[in-house]
Amino acid sequence: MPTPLRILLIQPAWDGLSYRRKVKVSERAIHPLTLGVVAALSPGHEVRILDEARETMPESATGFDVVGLSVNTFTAPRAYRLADRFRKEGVPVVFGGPHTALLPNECLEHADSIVIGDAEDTWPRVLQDLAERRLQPRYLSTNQDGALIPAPRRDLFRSTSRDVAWCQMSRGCANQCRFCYLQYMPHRTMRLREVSSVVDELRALRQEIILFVDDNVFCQRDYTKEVLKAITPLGKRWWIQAPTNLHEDEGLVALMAESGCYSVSIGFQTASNVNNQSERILQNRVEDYAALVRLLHRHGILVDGTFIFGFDGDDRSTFAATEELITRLKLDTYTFYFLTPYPGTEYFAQFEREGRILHRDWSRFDWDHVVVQPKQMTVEELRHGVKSLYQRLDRRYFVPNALHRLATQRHARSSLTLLKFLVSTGWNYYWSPVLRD
Ligand code: B12
Repeated sequence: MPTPLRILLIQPAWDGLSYRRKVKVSERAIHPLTLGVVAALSPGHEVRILDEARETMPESATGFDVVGLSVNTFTAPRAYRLADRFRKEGVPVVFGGPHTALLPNECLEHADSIVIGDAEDTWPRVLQDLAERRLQPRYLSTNQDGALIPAPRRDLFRSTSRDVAWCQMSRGCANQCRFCYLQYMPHRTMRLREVSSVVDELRALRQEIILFVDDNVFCQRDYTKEVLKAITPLGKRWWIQAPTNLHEDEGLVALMAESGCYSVSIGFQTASNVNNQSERILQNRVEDYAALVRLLHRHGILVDGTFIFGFDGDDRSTFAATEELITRLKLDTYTFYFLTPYPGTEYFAQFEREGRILHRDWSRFDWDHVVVQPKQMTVEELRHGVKSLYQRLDRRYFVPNALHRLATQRHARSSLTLLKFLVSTGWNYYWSPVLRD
């Protein structure tokens, strides 16, 4: 057994203005699952996890043999600054996370080494090479095996919620939406964890509410059904991201409800089929949405709809059309984003060729800032359109609809927790400096 390495794993803070406000009520519920998984892939080594959103960064990393940073696009500027500081102290820095796949060369200006894609088949090699003092600049994952995904080292999280835990059954999605980061990841296959491993992990959790972070487990319905049957006896309540074509399978929706699903987040993305076509959101058809939401509600499942604004097909009439859709569908909650093409992708390059990229400060690439010039609106019209849509819906629609739903909801206790979470989110959006500036 080689000498154990002292590893510091960091989730850097988001420089974005609104982050702390957004998570203030739900903050304790958010733990760095990603780093927990990387830690679980470091057996025999000494690992410390540091989530900068909740802990102060130490002045120095001396004493550690390596610092691993998980880098998203919107945390990249912060990650670069930290990495530069640690490397000056002579501590090797390794980056992982979506941003390394998107902008590998830029990342390598700040890190000694980068992991592109999954850590399951790369991080053990990084550790081996570090121990043998032959660290390579790039490690490219070719992982296709979900069985390699371990349960996270939750014992290393500083504080966790008593009620809520994050968990993952699978990675990957078969859809091809142009704006999604998954299009640009090295591996496009679904990686499905062993059913028994998911069940064992959930059984060991004291938390009753599970938030599944799967990209789209419903691409593999047989697998999904198998997991849901297996977790039903555990009596958990759970949330997940789900696709718009769930209405094709009422049996699956019934199984979701029986196994404790109280809420789903659905990427409706747009109220326009023109956008669905041009943005390759080919699984979405606006005419299917009413049947889908009715089905989920009939089974006692709350529906959060996410929408993106700023597609080339959007104009000033888009906000009223989305409002009409949300109220007609009777969505329980709604979350809005500004279109954010990721640097390093062909999608971004196309906007760049058209001279429409407004910023190159990656911390703004968080879906909360307008970063591309809209085609049929001004930036201000887009920003104001989203802000006032939130305000109109929050004031006139959200509370009466939520009260009605609570009165008729099956999983009332989880609904209350969810409602608390969402009211705070809505409140924060209303006051959000990003939407106010
Ligand atoms: C859970 C989640 C959240 C949670 C909690 C985030 C958190 N701080 O832990 C909440 C809801 C709060 C959230 C919020 C946001 N999120 Co989020 N989130 C996710 C989600 C669904 C799961 C992340 C996760 O836990 N995955 C499970 C782990 C095990 O897998 P993984 O992260 O992919 O890590 C693997 C590899 O990437 C690699 N790896 C990653 N880091 C490292 C580091 C090292 C050293 C190594 C070796 C390897 C490595 O190894 C891991 C194991 O194989 C992802 C999408 C996804 N499916 O990954 C989006 C995602 C990370 N979020 C994203 C975004 C944009 C946001 C928001 C900005 C959205 C918004 N405007 O509100 C905010 C920002 C908040 C913040 N500061 O983090 C984007 C980031 C894209 C990008 N290019 O940067 C993603 C990819 C979603 C997307 N579809 O675009 N998010």
